[in-house]
Amino acid sequence: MSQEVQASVVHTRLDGEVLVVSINNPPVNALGQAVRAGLLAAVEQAAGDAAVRCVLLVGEGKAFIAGADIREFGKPAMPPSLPEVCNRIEALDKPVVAAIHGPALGGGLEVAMSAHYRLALPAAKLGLPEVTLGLLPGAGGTQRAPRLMGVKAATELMLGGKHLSAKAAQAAGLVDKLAEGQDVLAAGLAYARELLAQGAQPRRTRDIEIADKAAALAELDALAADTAKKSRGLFSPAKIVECVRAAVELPFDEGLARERALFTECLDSPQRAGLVHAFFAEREVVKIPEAKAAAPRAFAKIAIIGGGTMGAGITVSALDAGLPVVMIERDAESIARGQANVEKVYDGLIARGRMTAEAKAAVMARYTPSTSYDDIGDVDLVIEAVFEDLEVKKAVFKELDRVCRKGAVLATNTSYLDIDAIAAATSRPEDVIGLHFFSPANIMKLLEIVVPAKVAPDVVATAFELAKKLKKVPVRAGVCDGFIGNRILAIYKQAADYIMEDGASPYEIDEAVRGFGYPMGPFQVTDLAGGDIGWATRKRRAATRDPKARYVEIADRVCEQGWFGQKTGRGFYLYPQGVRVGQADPEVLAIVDAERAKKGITPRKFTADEIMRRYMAAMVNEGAKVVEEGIALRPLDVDVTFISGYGFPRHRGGPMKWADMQGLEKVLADIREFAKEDALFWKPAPLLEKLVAEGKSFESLNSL
Ligand code: 3H9
Repeated sequence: MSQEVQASVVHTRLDGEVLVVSINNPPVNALGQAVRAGLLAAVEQAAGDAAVRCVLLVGEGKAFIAGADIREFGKPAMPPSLPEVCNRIEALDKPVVAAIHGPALGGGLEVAMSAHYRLALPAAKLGLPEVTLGLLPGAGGTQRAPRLMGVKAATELMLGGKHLSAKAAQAAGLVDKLAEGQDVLAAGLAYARELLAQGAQPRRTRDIEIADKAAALAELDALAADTAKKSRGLFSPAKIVECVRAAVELPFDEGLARERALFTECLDSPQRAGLVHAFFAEREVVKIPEAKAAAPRAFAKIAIIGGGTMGAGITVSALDAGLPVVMIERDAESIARGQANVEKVYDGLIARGRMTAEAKAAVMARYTPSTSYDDIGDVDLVIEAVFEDLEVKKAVFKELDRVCRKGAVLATNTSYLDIDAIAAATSRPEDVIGLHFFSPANIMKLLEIVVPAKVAPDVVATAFELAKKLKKVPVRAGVCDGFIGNRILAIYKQAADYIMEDGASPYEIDEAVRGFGYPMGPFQVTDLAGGDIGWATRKRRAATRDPKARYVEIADRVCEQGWFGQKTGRGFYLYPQGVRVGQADPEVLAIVDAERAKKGITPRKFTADEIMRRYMAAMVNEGAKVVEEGIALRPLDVDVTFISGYGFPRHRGGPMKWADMQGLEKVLADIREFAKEDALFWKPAPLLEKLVAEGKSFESLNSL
């Protein structure tokens, strides 16, 4: 790296006796190689210049330092290392002050903890979120944070990955002083001068003794036990506890060495690769062609048509985002029910002590119930969430076309209907778009933004802006039955049904899927959502189903008994007295046996690994088709859909990343092997075949 580059990301300037070292590496001052080298050079400059009596570290732009440069992970290490930089800062024989006015995260906080004094402004955010990337703080954070904050608080900060406000950080012992305002340079200089006037000396975190080691070790034992229970196969949380144990038991330098070894293990783990992929994929999904082509339309007031589960959930989501909402229902009784559905959510929060009655009243003041479409003539954006029937929806859109102002965005929350047909019911298809929320809409992060043929680019950009306002994770999807998520779900659910009919019980399949990292297996999900929903979809698809396609009737038999899952007390599982964790049901197993016998199938054994190979191969193959057809823009859009909306284990990066990590040739070989049993279902996606033939990965398609 050239001197100029280093100089351009880290500037030094002498202000009286204070050497101001400012980091300027947009967008977030990540600690790439040039910043590390620049910091090291700045410390050497301070050491060698007798005119310097104190060093002030500040970040330019919005952040202090957001951590190591995540883009460098997985690439060859380039000196100087961050631990080396931190140790050099701490060792300086002149006081070093870190002035923090924005995010000081991960390696950023590690730099600050290596400084001798820390000042925070109101917008500061301090944290060690490495665990969210499958890592642990690897530049002394696991050794310094316990010395500053105490063992329990530091370990909890690292395990939780959450950020602390300036005030909370001061209370925790991470920050020495708070300053008001936004001028970090002025506040930092004032603090540095105050320290010099007091004759302050370097004060090294490494020299702090951890008090009461026996008590600290007992706390760590409890945290280790809790972590083992909660971390569901995650690799780095237990290593974090191990590092802190080293901080208590070993001299500082040996603790650092232990941290380094465990950090490297985490860095090399597939979980780190999966989690870092998820981090960037969630930021890439918003980069869509329409956002480059057009600016979003303004929206200040919105309307929701329908007050059922979805309509009420979307209403709560919009109210929570501070938007005024008009809810339309067809009659007085329905709108009263709609309002009750909304209030129920807030009353639940009040009951749990998470909201006050006054706060609810303030939110509900922005809610207007109505039974007349004429009340929404002035809104900027409408989301229709009525009964899932094309004719009903078309009628609603005709009404919207009649009453809405020119330029209002008209969105439908359909989960599978043809949005082009809905748009055609209006005189303004360019304003019509799909916004597919997931239930419960006020909680689930995923929002599929479904782009019909005639929609204007600025309407697509507006939908992405709305997603941001509602704090959702938006994914751009094309029009097809099920869009990205439900289309792929239908296929891997089918694979699960085949495995069940061929020999595995629904309970074995669920267990294998949970073992992979999902919170629930597919049959548990069916029971939670209501078996009748899938049953209705299967009936709808019956007419268009290929008569040659294999069809498993087990779920239909279960539904015919009226066993729709949790809400009816039994489904694939039994739920005696409303318990939520179901129990295996011998009568369901008898249905499975009877169906196998009817088709002349001799059941065979499946290991968890065999179950997952099929389950994942089906998911990846359909994912490849969805990308090839342009329903998803890139493989990473499929990954984000499944992580945010379908419980896919984040540490595996999403189905397409998982496939890349397995090796696409291995996945394709599996599909070809399964095709020997059922060539129609296991037809390899041409895109998958092409990538394998060219020796490429899904990742190669991720940049637009
Ligand atoms: C670590 O520090 C390990 C050390 O312990 C040990 C080392 C030895 N690197 O989120 P935004 C990009 S691990 C590279 O949209 P916001 C991001 O991709 C690290 N790039 O903004 C995006 O790029 P683009 C521990 C990064 O205002 C742009 O910056 N640190 C990094 O909503 C804007 O990001 C963390 O885990 C990075 N570290 O939120 C903190 N961070 O514009 C991770 C961001 O091309 N970062 N980018 O899409 C965050 O939590 C948020 O980005 C932050 C800003 C709160 C800082």
